[in-house]
Amino acid sequence: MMKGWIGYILRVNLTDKTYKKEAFSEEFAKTWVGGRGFAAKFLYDELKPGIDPLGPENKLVVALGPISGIPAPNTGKCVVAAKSPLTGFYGDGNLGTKVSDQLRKAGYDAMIVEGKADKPTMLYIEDDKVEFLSAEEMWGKGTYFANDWIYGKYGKNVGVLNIGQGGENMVRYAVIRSLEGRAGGRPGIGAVMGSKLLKAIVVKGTKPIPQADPAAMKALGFGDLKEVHLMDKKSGWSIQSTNGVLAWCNEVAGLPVQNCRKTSHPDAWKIDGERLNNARVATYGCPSCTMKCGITIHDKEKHESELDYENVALLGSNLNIFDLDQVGSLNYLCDEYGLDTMSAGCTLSFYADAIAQGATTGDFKFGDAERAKELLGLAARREGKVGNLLAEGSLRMAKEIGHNSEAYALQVKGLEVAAYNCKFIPGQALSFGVAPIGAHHREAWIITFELKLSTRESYGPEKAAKVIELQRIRGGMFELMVACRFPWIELGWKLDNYPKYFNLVTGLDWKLDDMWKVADRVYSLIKLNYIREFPAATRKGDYPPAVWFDPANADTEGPIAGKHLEEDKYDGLLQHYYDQRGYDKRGIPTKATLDGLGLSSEGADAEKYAKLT
Ligand code: PTT
Ligand code: SF4
Repeated sequence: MMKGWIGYILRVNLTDKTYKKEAFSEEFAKTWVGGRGFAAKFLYDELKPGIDPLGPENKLVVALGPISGIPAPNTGKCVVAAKSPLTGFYGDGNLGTKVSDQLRKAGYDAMIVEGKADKPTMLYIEDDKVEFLSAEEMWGKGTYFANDWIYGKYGKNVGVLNIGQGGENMVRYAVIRSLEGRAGGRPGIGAVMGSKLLKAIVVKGTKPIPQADPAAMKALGFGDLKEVHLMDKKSGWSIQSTNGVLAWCNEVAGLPVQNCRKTSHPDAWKIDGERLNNARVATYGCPSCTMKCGITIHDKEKHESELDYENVALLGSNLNIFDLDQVGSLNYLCDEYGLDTMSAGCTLSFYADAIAQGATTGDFKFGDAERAKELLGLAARREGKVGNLLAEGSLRMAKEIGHNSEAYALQVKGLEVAAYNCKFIPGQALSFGVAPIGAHHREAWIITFELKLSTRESYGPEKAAKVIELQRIRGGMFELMVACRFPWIELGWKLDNYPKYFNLVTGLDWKLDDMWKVADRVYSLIKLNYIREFPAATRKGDYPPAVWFDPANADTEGPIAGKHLEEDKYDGLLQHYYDQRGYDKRGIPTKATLDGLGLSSEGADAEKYAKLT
């Protein structure tokens, strides 16, 4: 019997209300490991290119890893994936939820949801049983109502994934929320749930997870959980958690301000980590975590929401809103409607900018928090012309508005950028450009290396190498094993611990290099998925937002006055990345690269769409 993996996926069809348990082989498990690896492979094999991401042919994948549900540091995470309505190819997200252990205890490493229900539905999974229940009482309501409704019915120990009005109305950047104050699936995975009339998935499991050496894993895992807790307390990281970055970004001219027109602001301190910690009303976290990082605050209406750096910078400074209470309200609304705070923030900042540039007309200005709140509601409900436009995300909106506005839409491949203003940060700009699902800091957060250890000016091969190293760890190993990366990146928890956990549960003898190989395989597969959907895509698809190259957008004062990204140099940096990855000049993995990664048959398939070299 397989160890470490359960060996089964659950396939649910909403159209005909059927479900089945499907076995997968050990070979499959070792080739793809789990989480993002499983999701990318299922979706590559099962979705025909060109399908409508919001149609019934799209599939929702919920995937866990071999250490999900095992007591080890920060394993309470889960990957959600589908063809993205925002980017038009593979998209995923990673969120903290009890689904991480409950689905595995129910007997599955992953689930695939197909088809479309005929009315609002909630899936209830308990071990071998799957029920298709009415979600009509919850439909039209926000995620907080849905959370309470589900808790009221099943208690607080179940795993839950649910959507708000944003997902129901198929806003292209709607996320999935879980009960622990968490949200994930930035590229519109919540909209895919909504398109299927699937309001919520509730999971309860009672079976043991097969492990090769459970006693050794338990002893090591519990000890390590304690150790991580002590390291966190000693470092003080979770006092401000991710929000510690805001003051630093402001200082180094890397903060998104006014749709990335500016890189710092004198009022940034009003929304920084220190202010946030002072306003803290509670601390939330994911299951199996001993360094809980979610700081929540109350706004004036006593709405509670969790603020992380990305949320604060993109709903705050990037909209010129430097009032923590207002940022809290905007964050609360994103959570309630189930909208991605990051794409919502960038889409609003784009709208304010487009009006300021005279590209369109409207009644929204930078700094207008009250109107921003109304606009979020219009977008979530797709109300009127403006609501419908905002619900499409910044790229589609720019195409509609015209007047060269695409140049200042803060996105790559349709996914809005994370909160690092890369006007003069070439390596982080590359990391956004080549992130496999569109601009996401999850894949490679090179900014600290770049500004502390390397030179900011450099476009040299060392930056491409660092991006690849971080992609293998962050977008690779952590998304395959499905564990939170914060113990490693924030506390220095050693990477070597992860193969130890993996080997104790699977009985294999893997090293970090084995993980990197799978990570590279998964990255190449996602690239093939992109190429199948966009065969004419060129290396320009791997460019960051054009506004960062614009000399007219350069800072007029401060540490990077007059500086901006230079296009020919960026292109050279991109070439270093392609060379080191074994990709051709278009950014497509070569035949030799694919063969070396065991992707010959996927390569032969992709060859029908774009000639491989
Ligand atoms: C993640 C993205 C992030 S990343 C943030 S804040 W961050 C935003 N959070 C949102 C939110 O909150 N509400 C909302 N309505 N939309 C939101 N969108 C944004 O979503 C998240 C933490 C954080 S906080 C980060 S960095 C790390 N991300 C991890 C990752 O991606 N992988 C991994 N293995 N470990 C990670 N650990 C950390 O987890 P997406 P979460 Mg989210 C309220 O999902 O799509 O990947 O986008 O996951 O459970 O909330 O934890 O400064
Ligand atoms: Fe979740 Fe934060 Fe803990 Fe990571 S550190 S598992 S994001 S609570």
